[in-house]
Amino acid sequence: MSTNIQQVIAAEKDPALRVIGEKIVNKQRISPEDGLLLFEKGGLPFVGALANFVRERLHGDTTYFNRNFHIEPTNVCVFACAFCSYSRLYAHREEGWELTTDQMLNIVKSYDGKPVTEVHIVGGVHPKLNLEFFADLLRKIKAHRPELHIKGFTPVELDYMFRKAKKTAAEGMKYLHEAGLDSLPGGGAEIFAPEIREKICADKVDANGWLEIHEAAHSLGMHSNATMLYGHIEAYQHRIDHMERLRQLQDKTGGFNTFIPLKFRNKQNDMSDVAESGVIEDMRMYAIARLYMDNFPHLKAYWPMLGRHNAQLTLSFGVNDIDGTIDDSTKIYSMAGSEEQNPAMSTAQLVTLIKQAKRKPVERDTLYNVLHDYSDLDVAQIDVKPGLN
Ligand code: V47
Ligand code: SF4
Repeated sequence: MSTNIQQVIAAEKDPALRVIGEKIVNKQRISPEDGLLLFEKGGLPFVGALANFVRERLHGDTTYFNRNFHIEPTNVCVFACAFCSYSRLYAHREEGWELTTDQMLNIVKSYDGKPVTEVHIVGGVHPKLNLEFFADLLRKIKAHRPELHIKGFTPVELDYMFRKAKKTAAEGMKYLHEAGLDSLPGGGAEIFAPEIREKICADKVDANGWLEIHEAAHSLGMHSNATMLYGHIEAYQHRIDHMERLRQLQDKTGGFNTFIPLKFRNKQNDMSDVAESGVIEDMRMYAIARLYMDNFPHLKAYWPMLGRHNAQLTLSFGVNDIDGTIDDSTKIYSMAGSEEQNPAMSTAQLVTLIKQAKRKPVERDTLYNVLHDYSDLDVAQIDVKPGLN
């Protein structure tokens, strides 16, 4: 798949972009100014070829996926983020859902005997569901299926429950980790810059609070992911500021696994007047993220939000992970207008999607331990091979 990267750099007309290209080839870190220039002037063929070069230097053709499902405990939320299509304010809670501990345990039990390795738990911030409620849920899930990795809760949920329980970030994280929480997903980050945050998600945890909670998790040896909600009212400089803050924390802790740019979807929310980004801009976003986030081992395209075809395309623009089977267990993106209205892919479909892009499909666990390499499997055989769906 590899292009001659020196030819691509030499063919670039802008000398400043050529200098950035050379830095990347020589494994030198690019500066915030470089990142901004890539966003402002870097054409997709240029940033895409560089991102693909970096991706192949890091991972070759390996493309990871996992087998997972989500639990969304509630969509009742004390916050009212303008981009959120999914939440219902507490005052309108009869329009939303709240799962009991038993209902959530039953979801976990419905996967008994199935080869899932991860449950992803994330939801709205319900004023009545507190730290003790979630610690109890975690203990019960672990008692039922100890080897199932629990990746759960964003700093938005955690900050609220820790403050109510009068615990610091360090105390609260330790408490949940001991109850069974294994790692943190990347949500709630949105865009860190206060002037944008104020307009799209004013009251919830700010950048420092988000970063403090991830740092507390990393200090306990836990790993986590980081997201960025892009393609709405932010400017390129805000994307760079966001990625720079994450890159700095990663230099300090090394605890992040994956960076996940999340494309803003505009259906059924208070930002429906904001147009969605086009596919060229989406691919440029992924490519520049791969170039900027030089200390993040992985770059993920979350297919339920991007749609499976565009997710497949990202595999040529720096992405080496497309998340998991999901099993139609999340509503966040279908409610926001994603083309994936019932997100579920079988292992066979994920393997096929990766193979069609001429990449090597590898099933991983949450921490990127390799579980199964599917590269030698004939796609034509996949659907009939037992145990793969
Ligand atoms: O923080 C909400 C985003 C996030 C919209 O860590 C929206 O592996 C686009 O973080 N358009 C939650 N995005 C989901 C999340 C996530 C998902 C999958 C994997 C991982 C991981 C993390 O969803 C929120 C917010 O940024 N979101 N509404 C919307 N209209
Ligand atoms: Fe609540 Fe999260 Fe939706 Fe914001 S994005 S309203 S915090 S559920």
